[in-house]
Amino acid sequence: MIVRKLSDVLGTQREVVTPNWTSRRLLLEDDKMGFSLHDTVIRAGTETEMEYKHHLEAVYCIEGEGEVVTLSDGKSHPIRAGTVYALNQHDRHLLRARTAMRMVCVFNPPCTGKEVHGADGAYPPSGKAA
Ligand code: 9YT
Repeated sequence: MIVRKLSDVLGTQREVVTPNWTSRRLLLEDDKMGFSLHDTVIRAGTETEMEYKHHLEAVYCIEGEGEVVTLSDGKSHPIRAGTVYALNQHDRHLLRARTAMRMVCVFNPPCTGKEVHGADGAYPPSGKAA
């Protein structure tokens, strides 16, 4: 069994900081769970365009408010604590954080550890296909 606390991850290589978000990666590929699990804080007032071409991601908001816009149709979905969105079609999307938002994110296949978005809004492929 793996038992890990957020405090074990803070300040280590499992904490990835970018201008728009900080991702605390509680479970990664080398934990061999078949998914990765991140506790991610999105900074207030930011807009992040993403398209996880090589991953499926579910994002469960546990704090804060914002919206996610699917860029194929321009549809806006309000996101607040208690709402999950799942990018089951590798959807290109824009996340707007009205306040700071705290998200529990699950990636399949799992992230390996240091991923940040490339110019195309994706993380590079890792491990097996979803
Ligand atoms: C919500 C979202 O996708 N934010 C970008 C960071 C990503 N979820 C991660 O690596 O934790």
